[in-house]
Amino acid sequence: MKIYINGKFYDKNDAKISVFDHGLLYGDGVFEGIRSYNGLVFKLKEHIDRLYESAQSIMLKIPLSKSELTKATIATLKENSLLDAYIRLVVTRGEGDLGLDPRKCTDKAAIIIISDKIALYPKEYYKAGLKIITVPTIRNLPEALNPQIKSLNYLNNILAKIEANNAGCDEAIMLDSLGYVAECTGDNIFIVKDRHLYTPPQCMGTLRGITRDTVLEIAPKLRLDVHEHVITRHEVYISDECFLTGTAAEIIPVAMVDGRVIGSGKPGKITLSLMKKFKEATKKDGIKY
Ligand code: PXG
Repeated sequence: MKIYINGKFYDKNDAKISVFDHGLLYGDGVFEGIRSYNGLVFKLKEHIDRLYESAQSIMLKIPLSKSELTKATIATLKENSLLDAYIRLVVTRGEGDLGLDPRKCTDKAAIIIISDKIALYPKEYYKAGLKIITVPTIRNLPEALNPQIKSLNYLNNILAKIEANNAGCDEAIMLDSLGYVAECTGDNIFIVKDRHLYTPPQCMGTLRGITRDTVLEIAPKLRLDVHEHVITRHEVYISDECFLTGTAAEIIPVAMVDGRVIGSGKPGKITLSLMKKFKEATKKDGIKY
């Protein structure tokens, strides 16, 4: 595997950055997770745009233009001869000293591109549905570290993941500070009730996921009414169907939430139709390499 770091390719074992990099010392940096399907990078522009928005928000200057970074991403995919890949773009604040002052980071930001495979959840859950629970750790407040920033500091979500894992689950529902459903640790959440599709709005503690946006684009084609609306746990429990969306997870059905069986306890018809339409979208909506 070849990893891109600041303009050069390195073998996996030689791909290293400094222990003084503020991405490591403080989680000071931003990232994106992107997928390619059969030689097409899905929603690459949207991912690159979101990376630059995250960087803008934390005042991190990415030393490449958007088109240069797009070219570097494609070059990394070609270098690895991968047609179906998971691509991680990581931009750190770069090397500094042991203080957190970013002005001491004299070196320019480190850009790392890794392309590999990813399987977030075991395959069988795509057929059987996931069992998830609501965890005590709430999603970051937008006034603190806004969930729209895909920063290298994912401890908030990692804590939620640990709580889910401790309860024997692979995924967690995180609530916002008002107690409404925000999202999961690396996925957005949707419910279906009477052919209406609901997902939490992005304003509280919910990342505006690119897979989420894709589902919102596809849903009207299935004649579903779409609502970006606050959701309570009760509404999840009484929903007909529930599923999660994310670049790594794609669309995954949920069978049980906090011990309540959702709908029939099997992936619902609408979830399955959306999964099919999503798969079709990945075959045509992408940048070729
Ligand atoms: N919410 C959060 C908190 C995320 O981190 C999503 C929703 C889905 O967004 P997209 O744009 O991917 O549809 C994410 C994305 C991982 C992993 O290893 C998670 C993400 C990305 C890459 C890897 O769990 N999160």
